[in-house]
Amino acid sequence: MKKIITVTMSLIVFLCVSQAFGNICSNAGFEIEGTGGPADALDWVEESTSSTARTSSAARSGSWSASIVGGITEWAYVKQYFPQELAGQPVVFSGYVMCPSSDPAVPWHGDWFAGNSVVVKLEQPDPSTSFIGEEKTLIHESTGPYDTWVQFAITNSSFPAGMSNFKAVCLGVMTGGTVYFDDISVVVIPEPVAIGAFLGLVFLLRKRIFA
Ligand SMILES: [Ca+2]
Repeated sequence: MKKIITVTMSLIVFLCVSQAFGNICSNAGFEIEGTGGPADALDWVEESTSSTARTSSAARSGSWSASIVGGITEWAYVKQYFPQELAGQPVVFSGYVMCPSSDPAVPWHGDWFAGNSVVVKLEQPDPSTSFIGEEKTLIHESTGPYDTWVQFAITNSSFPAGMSNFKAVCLGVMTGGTVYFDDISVVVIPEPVAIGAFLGLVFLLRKRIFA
C-alpha cells in the first residue's frame, strides 16, 4: 500500500512539473471553434470579426489558423489572457506566422515599423497595452518572406513582479494584405530553485520506492 501511495505521489509531481514546462496556451492551433461560430476561436479574443478570424484558408497544423486582414482597422489582433503570477520566472512566447505572396502585407506605419507589418507582444494586464516583450521584424513588405511559416519566439529572462496576469498578442498592423498565425506556445520555465526542489523530491521518492 505504501509503495502504491509513493508511486502515485511521484506521478502527481511528474505531471505538475510536466505542466510547468508545457504549453499553457489553450487552443494553440486554433482548431476548436468558439461560441461565436466557425470564425471564432475558443479561448482567443479577436479584435473584430471583420479584420480577425479563425479560418481554414491556411494552416500550419490541422485545418485552421487565425487570419489578420489589413486595411480595415489600424491594429488587428488575436490575443489570449494568462491569469498567473509569474514574477521572476522566464516566459517563452512562440509561434508561427505566414503571409501569402498572393496577398502581401503592407505595414500601416512603414516608418515606425521599418517596413514590417507583424508584431507579437507579451503585454501587461488590461487596460495597459504596454509590452513586456516584443518582436516586430517578421514579415517585411518588400522581402517577405512569403508563402512560408516563419517561427517567432520572445523570451523574457525574468517576468516582472506584481502582475496578476499577462496577454500574448499576435498583431497585424497593415493597410493591406493578410497574415496567418498558427501553433502558438506559451511556456513558463520554473525557477532553478523549483527545479532543484523537484529533483531532490524525485531522489527521495526513488529511494523510498526502490529501497
Ligand atoms: Ca492549426
